[in-house]
Amino acid sequence: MIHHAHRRPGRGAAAAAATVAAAAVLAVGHLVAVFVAPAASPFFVLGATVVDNTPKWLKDSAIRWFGANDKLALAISMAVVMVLAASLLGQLARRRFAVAAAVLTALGVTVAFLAVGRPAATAWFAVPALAGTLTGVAALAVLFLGFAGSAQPDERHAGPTRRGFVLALAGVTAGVVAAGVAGRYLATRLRDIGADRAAFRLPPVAKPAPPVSAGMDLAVPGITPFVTDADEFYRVDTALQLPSLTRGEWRLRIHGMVEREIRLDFDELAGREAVESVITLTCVSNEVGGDLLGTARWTGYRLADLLAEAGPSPEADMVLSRSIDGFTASTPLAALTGNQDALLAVAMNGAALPVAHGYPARMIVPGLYGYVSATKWVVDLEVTRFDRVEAYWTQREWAPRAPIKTASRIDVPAAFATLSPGEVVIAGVAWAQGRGIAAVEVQIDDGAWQRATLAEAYSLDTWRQWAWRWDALAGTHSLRVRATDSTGYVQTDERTTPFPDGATGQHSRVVTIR
Ligand SMILES: Nc1nc2c(c(=O)[nH]1)N[C@H]1C(S)=C(S)[C@@H](COP(=O)(O)O)O[C@H]1N2
Ligand SMILES: [Mo]
Repeated sequence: MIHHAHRRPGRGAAAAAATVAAAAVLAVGHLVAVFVAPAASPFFVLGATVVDNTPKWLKDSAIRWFGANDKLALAISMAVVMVLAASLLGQLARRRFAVAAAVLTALGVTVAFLAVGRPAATAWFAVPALAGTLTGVAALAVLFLGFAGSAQPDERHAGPTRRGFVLALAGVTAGVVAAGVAGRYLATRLRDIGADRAAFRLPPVAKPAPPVSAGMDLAVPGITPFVTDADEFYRVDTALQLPSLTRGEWRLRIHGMVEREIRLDFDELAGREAVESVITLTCVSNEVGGDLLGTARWTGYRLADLLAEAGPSPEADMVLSRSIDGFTASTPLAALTGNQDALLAVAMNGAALPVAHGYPARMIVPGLYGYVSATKWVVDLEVTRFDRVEAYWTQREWAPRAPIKTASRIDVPAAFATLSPGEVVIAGVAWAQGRGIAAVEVQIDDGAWQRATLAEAYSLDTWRQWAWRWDALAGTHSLRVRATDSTGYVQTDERTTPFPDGATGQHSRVVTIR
C-alpha cells in the first residue's frame, strides 16, 4: 500500500502549482473580460479595489517613495502578495485538496462580487472572474489530483509521476501565458479605441469660442504657449490601466436628488446644442513653479442644461460625478448650474478627447481644481449633498471645496541659467481662474517689485502670459514673481504644501549673469 504522504507534490512544487492556478484565474478572467467588459477583468477589479482602499498615509508614502512609479510599485506589491497567498494555498492543497479548492472558489466569487460592485457594472461583470475561477480550480485539480493516483513513493526519484507533474505544470503554465497574451492582443485588436476615436466627428457649435488672438501670446522664446497641445497636456489620475470605453458603450446617468432620472447615450448628445470654451485646468497637486496645468479649447455640452433636465432638488448642494473606473469628484451644484462654461466635454482642441484625458466624455469646470471637478471617463452624476457623501480625495482628507488659488510661474530664463549682461526677458504665466489676473510683478533680489507687461486676457478662466525686460548686471541673482488678481488679492509669499487645498508661495529662480 502506498502511504498517503507520498502522493503529494513537494512544498515547492505545490507553491508553484497553486501560483499557476491563481495566475490562471487572472489570465483567463482577463481574456474573457475582453469580450464581456474590459473593466471587469479580475486584474483591474483587484487593482482598483486596492487603490480605492489604500489608506491615505500609505498612498502618500508610496507617492513619496516611488513618485510617478507608484502604479508599478502597486503592481509589484500585488504580485508579491499573490505569490505568497498562492504558496500558502499550495500547502493547504497538499493536505486537503477540497478545502484549498473551496478557498480558491471563495476568493474568485469575492472578486466576481467586487466586479459587479464597480461603477457602471452590470451583472455580466461577474462572468470574467467566475470563468477565471473555474479554470483556476480545474488547473489546481489537474496539478494536485491528476497524477497522485500513480504516485512514486519517493519524489526524489524522477519517476513518471514527477515527470508527469512537471509536464502538467509546464502545460498549464503555457496555457496561462497564452491566455494572458491573447487577452492583451485581442484587447487592442477587438477594442480598437483608436478607430472609435478616429471616427468621431466634432459636433457643430452654434457659438464658437472667441478666437485666441495674437496679443494673447507674447511670443517670448521658451514661454508656455497660450493653448496647450493635447499631447503636451499634463495627466493626473488614479487609473492603473486607461479605461477603454467606446462611444457606443458610453452611458451617462443623472440621478439622486432630482425630479426625473436621466439616462443618455452618446448618440443622444448629438441632438443637443454643443458649446465651446477655452479653460485652464489646474491640479491641486501643482507645486509652486510646477507644470500640472494646461489650457485647451474644450467642446461639449453644458452641464447646466443636462442638470436642468433632471431638475435638481432645492435641498441638493453637490454633484458627485463618477468615472467608469470608480473615481469620484464632488462639485458644488452651483458651480455647475451657475456657470455656462461647466461642460460635459467630448473634444479637446478640436479633436476627440485623447483616451488619457477622458475619452469619450469628461467634465470640465472653470475655476475648480481637477480633483473636485474634472472627472474623466464620466458615466454617472449623482445630485446629492456635501453632508451625505464624500468623494475619492475628500475621503483622503483633501478639502471638499477647492477653488483654484491665484498663482504665477516663471518660464524663462531657466533655473540656474548663465546669461550675458544686458537685456534679459523674464516671462511666464499667471492664473486666477474665475477672478482673472490684474497684475504681475517681478522682483530681482531684494529690489522693488516691477510691473510686468501682461498679454491680452482671453477670459477670467484662463491663464495669462506676462513678461518683463530686465537690464541684467553681472552677478548671481534671484528672480521672483507674484500675481494680483482682479479682487485685489496679492499672491502670498507664505509657502504651503499642495495638501489639503493647493500650494501657496511665490515662484523664484536663481540665474547667473556674466
Ligand atoms: N476618472 C478620473 N478622473 C479624474 C482623475 C482621476 O484620477 N480619475 N483625476 C482628476 C485630477 S486630480 C485632475 S488634476 C484632472 C487632470 O486631468 P488631465 O489628466 O486631463 O490633465 O483630472 C481629474 N479627473
Ligand atoms: Mo489633480
